[in-house]
Amino acid sequence: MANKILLTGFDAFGGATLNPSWLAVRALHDRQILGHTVVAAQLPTVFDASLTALNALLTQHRPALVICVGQAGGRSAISLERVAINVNDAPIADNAGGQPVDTPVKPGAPAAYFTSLPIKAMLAALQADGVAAEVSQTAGTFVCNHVFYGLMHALATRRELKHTRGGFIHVPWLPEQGTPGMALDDIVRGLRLALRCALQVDKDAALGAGATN
Ligand code: PCA
Repeated sequence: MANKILLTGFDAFGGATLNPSWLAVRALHDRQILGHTVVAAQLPTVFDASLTALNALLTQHRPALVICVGQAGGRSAISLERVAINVNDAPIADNAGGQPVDTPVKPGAPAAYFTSLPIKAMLAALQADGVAAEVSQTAGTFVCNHVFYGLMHALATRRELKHTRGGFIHVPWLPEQGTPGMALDDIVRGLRLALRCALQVDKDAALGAGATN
């Protein structure tokens, strides 16, 4: 049970034939990182069904760390997401034809949750290794934000997950999908560095005087 890392990616959506988030997390399945075993799983790019699947995986694996990964076409760097918001506002239909507009992910729950990953330390670790990375202030309002919010809500409210940390990372297109693109090897290397860093660093130093972006 203990010492697992859950790493999720999504299936292809919006007419694409692949999703780099799934190809990248699949490449890390079963790897050992600092005494933890990576379990990679695919989530459907579907509102609600994605969260049902994620919650079942959390119950099954009780991971120490969870990172959900999705594709963000048009971004040139690995995006370490800071905040999940309690809204679904789909610009396109999901893979089941659903397109919720201005509905809550969880009715009555907080407006937002912050990641519990040390994103500034992760940013430094990726950049030190030459991987293009950035902190992102929005995961959008489509299925990725939905999953990020649902993950953080589960970690905040499910007692057995009290010690589990988690967050969300967006990755660019592969070069064959469009520009800007990032090679799959670099995405995989970036995710591995991000996982190592998240296991080594509990929290970023508190924001306050002297904190920089
Ligand atoms: N990216 C979409 C959903 C699935 C994915 O890989 C998003 O950014 O919401």
